[in-house]
Amino acid sequence: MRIHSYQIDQHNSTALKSHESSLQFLRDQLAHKSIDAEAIIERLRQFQVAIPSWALGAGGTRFGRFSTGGEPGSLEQKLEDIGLIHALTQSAGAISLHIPWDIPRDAQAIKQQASELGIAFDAMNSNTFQDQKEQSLSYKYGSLCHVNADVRKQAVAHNIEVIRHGIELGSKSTTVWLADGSSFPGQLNFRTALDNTLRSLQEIYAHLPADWKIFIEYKPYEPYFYSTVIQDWGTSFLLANQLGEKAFTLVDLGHHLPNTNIEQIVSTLMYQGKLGGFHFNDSKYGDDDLTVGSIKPYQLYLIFSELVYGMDNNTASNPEPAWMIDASHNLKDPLEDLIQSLEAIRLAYAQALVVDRQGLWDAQLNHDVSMAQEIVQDAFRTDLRPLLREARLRSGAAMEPVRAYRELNVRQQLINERGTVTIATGL
Ligand code: PSV
Ligand code: MN
Repeated sequence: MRIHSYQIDQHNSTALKSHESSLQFLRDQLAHKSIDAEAIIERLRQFQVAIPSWALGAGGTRFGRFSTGGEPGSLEQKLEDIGLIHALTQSAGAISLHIPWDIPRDAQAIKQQASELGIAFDAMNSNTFQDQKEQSLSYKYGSLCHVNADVRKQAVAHNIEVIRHGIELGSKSTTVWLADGSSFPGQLNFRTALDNTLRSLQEIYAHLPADWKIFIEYKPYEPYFYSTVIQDWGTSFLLANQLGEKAFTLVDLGHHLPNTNIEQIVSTLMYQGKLGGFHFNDSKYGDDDLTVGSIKPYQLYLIFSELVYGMDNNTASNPEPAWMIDASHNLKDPLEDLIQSLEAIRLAYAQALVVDRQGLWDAQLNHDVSMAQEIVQDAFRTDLRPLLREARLRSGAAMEPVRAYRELNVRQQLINERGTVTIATGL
């Protein structure tokens, strides 16, 4: 299925009048605060977030999985789905591939399809947390950290293979997330496990092309419950520093213990030029992989405020992070869920862009705690959605993408084309 621009135009024409008046109202509000709405609209238009190849089908829990119907059964169909999201939002212009779930059979053909849809190849992802059929040694007791050198070698070789696939597609980065850890005290020698991991990563790093980056993702627990080798940002940061200037930490919002101050972690990593990648999702308790902004939108905004501060106070060695949605869709239509996530990300970004930075700095210098709070909350409480709509309108996207998705009957058409029992690869 393809969405055509005349269908988008038709959708937009119905909402245009009320949009124009709400945009004008907001423009005036912002002008009163000396904020240039145009500059924000432009930054929103540029902001693209990668969609992971494993998030286009129904996810599941360890208790069950309920199919959505019309799920993509191949990499080509996954690209088609991202093409639909991108046509509706013009903000999902990249895909992040997980290997071996999505090995391209014909890299050139996949590249061609992606470029026709306006989709770039973002970070690659390796998988040494599952055993594959043809694999000789098991990752049951770890991969890059394993006590057996042959298992480590196999896991290193897989990561090098992932980089090779990425080179073919034009990607420029790879993400390493390890399940490696233990479920019981005494199971693992912490120091040896970390040392083995560092040495394995060094071997992978040696195969990284000059213009590539490697992102090291941390997670405090799950799938194992007592320890994780790369448990927190500090451990990831340590490894990234040991590896070199092409290595960075990746923050996944779901990979923190409850109430962790993630915005402060972001600030510290950006200060050191070591925030390389970012995975968006939302959660109530653990790595719940829920729709971005569905549970803690204020926290998302506070995080974005630090991201924007970090990007605007950038140095050459502190690049803009690679953005990706890393969520799982158990109840909602995955495509609707992803569109909602994109909307929440862009809204938080817009809110962070209207923070009165000078006023905040003055309040901080004067220890004016109440005024600092007023300024921070004012940006969050201003309804900036007309800016998002305007950015979409100018980019040729739908002003109300979820509504357009329903008007165009996308899911039913996908079911008609692909059937009800297809299953997408992934978790
Ligand atoms: C692990 O929880 C994670 O966040 C990593 O990014 C994986 O690659 C992804 O989810 C998919 O399993
Ligand atoms: Mn992740």
